[in-house]
Amino acid sequence: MKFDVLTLFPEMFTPLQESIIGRAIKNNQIEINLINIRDFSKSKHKKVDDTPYGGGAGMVMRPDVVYDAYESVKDENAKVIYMSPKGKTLNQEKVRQLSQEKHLIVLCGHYEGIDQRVLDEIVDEEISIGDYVLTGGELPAMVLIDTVSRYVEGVLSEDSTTEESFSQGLLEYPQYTRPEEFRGKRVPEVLISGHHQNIKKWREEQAIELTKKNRPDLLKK
Ligand code: 4H3
Repeated sequence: MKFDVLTLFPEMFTPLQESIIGRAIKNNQIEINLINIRDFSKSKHKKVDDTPYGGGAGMVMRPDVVYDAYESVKDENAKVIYMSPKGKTLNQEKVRQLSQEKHLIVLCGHYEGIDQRVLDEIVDEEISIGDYVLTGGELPAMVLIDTVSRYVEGVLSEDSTTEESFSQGLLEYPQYTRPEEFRGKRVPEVLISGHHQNIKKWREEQAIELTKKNRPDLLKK
């Protein structure tokens, strides 16, 4: 899977070199290509933004510069995603769908956003990672890349994604490891019993209780 990221701040993406995503890049399971939108400015001072028509605070990214950056990676078969608090909220189902794509182009805005005309011209989907505003689309783009990459063949073991939170419509059961006793608290006996049917039942009950407590909205579906 290839991700092309259009951004004014490509250096913000260095955390993706670490851990599981870093390994997936090294193993050629995913490719992350960072395109600096500023490289496509034609002005003497590499200007990329201007004041909003109609007035108001801040600066708006120019449509021509963003379009030229897009053209440098343009692909009829790619899906273009704009990270925005105005988009549809991302969830695990959407993540799974996106992981089936071969090529995603992720557009990151900064400042007050991007001129609507270029968004109308190139964007297929506007996606939000939650109901809050950030200074730019870069952190949301990293969230999207991380979560979608987990479903790319070979990045994780298959088991890792089948029992985790949201995969069955519930939050995940609690996990325990050694030591058997920690600060007076023992690992639940059922997990040590080796009785697989009881373990399965206990985990299901725990998942339901936790979902009731923290995310009752998930149970209503
Ligand atoms: C996405 C982007 C929040 C999200 C974002 C989210 C700033 C987009 C600016 C940048 C525009 C204003 N904030 N919830 N911020 O996914 O360029 O919307």
